[in-house]
Amino acid sequence: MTTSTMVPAADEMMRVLEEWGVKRIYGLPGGSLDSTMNSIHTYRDHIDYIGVRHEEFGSLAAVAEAKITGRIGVMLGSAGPGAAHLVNGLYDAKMDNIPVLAIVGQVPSSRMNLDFFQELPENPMFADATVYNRTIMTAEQLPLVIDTAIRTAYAKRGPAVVVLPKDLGWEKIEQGAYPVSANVQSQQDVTYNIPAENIERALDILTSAKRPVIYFGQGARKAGKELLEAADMLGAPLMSTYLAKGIIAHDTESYMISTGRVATKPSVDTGRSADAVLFIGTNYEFGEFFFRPDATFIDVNINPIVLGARHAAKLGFQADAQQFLTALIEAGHKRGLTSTDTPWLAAAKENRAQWEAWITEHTTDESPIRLETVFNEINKVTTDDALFGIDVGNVNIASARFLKINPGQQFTTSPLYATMGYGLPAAVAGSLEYPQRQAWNLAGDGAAAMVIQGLTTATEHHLPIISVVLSNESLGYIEAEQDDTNQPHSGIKLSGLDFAKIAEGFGVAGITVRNTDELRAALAKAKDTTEPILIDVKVTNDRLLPVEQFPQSRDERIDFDEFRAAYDAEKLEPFGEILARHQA
Ligand SMILES: Cc1ncc(C[n+]2csc(CCOP(=O)(O)OP(=O)(O)O)c2C)c(N)n1
Ligand SMILES: [Mg+2]
Repeated sequence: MTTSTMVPAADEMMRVLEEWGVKRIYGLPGGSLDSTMNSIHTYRDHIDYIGVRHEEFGSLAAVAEAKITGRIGVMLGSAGPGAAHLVNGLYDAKMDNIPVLAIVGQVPSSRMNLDFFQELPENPMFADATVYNRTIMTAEQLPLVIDTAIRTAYAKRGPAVVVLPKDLGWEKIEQGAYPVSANVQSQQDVTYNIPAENIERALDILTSAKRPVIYFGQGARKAGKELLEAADMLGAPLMSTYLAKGIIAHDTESYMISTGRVATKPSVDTGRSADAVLFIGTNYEFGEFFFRPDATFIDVNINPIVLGARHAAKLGFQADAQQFLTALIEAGHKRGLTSTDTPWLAAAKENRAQWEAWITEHTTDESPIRLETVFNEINKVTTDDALFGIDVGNVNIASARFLKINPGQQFTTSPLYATMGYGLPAAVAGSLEYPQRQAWNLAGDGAAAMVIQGLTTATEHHLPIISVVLSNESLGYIEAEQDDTNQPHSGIKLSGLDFAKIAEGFGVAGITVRNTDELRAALAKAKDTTEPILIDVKVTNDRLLPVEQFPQSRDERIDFDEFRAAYDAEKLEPFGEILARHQA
């Protein structure tokens, strides 16, 4: 007869996490987490505990870890206020379909429902954000519920919450007696049935179009090679979501980058002029605004819920992007299609080249420093496998345009939920996961101030994170919106902070940069750093060109000359003129 060993139920929770491959838990203790913290200590050689100074930082780091690795991220919050601080990260995960688990403390079960100190019914607070959201009722079910929560988070691609009354975590249960489903779950490659006759129809549409484009999203992550091949075969310029930047090389001549507001001019122009769009691996939420209503859409997505959701589509494929493109390319080759060069493609390429030349011209040595210059210098020192945590604000527009993200590098941001304060936790998560890779946190001064206490975690773990704060003393992204709605500036002015000095207080090397020489020197020091470093770049608050307002022809704006002059953009032509030159 085998004797059973009895252990605290929270130990068994940790065993389940370990079996699912969880590497670390981000959190900050509270009384309601006592039993959990006890077991975290017991399991300290198996799962790392990453202490944070604000639970929201931990929640965003857990979400970022899952975005970077594909593996479930785990966070902690204590009953009441600690739990409430997790909400922002959970919503970011919800909107990006990211599997995460929040273990939430609760008062002892005998005290629940009596309006006890810090007690609140946690589940209602998390109901909208989660795909699984339950409270433990008995100690024995704790490992089973954690297993179910993780399985559900993966299957439904979203956040799971498990609320644990603290006494139940201490109660002894039999060790190893509860099955874990981790081993039977594996990411299997699914083969989609792609009807050959529909591939022929797709080819008919794309080859008979005068101005076809391929617009791809993150779903095409594995398909960089096929995207280039299909684009070449069809004579179609490539455009992508901002998030899909990096799937193909930044400098690809036929790649227009992203459209919208976080966008480039050539991409906005190309989208507005396209008459056929291969919309692949994307659920781009502004699809109806930045493409012509009468453009013929072919929508390819593995998720039928979003298929056809963003623009009227003529043809839809529930398929993996790479498998679809492979089928399209094979069918094209059978028709004898190899490489197509059209006036349309030439016009798009010229537009991109004109845009890049204009950016280069604005990469100056002026002070205060221009964003073009900041990113040009960053591009010179980034490594081939660099990780970028990009915050929310003007930094997204600048990163879309100027940051050369290439295959091998990885960036994450908070795209749909768009919470400020994402950059630093993402850099922390990236650096913990990949200590040998360069990890960047790129943030505005408003966003940086929101999560600056997170530098503590970087210092404590000796993470060589390079934080670049773009100090324009403004909530710049919102200042631009107030300008666009002709209202007075209201609440957007920020007082200048000495971020370098603040960093020093956190044990992080801080450097203030006011001109290009100082910037180069700071980045030279940062690029090989083995400890966290923060560079506070005092940048100009001049607005970046709102490319979405640039007209396709001069007569679309009566103030065309003033508009162009305001952004020093006289060298940029309306795309209509470039198209006309190419007779495209
Ligand atoms: C948590 C949160 N609060 C408010 C906003 C709205 N918002 C979006 S961008 C932005 C301004 C960001 O300012 P800053 O970080 O200084 O960057 P800048 O645009 O000035 O470069 C604000 C307030 C948000 N996205 N997230
Ligand atoms: Mg700012």
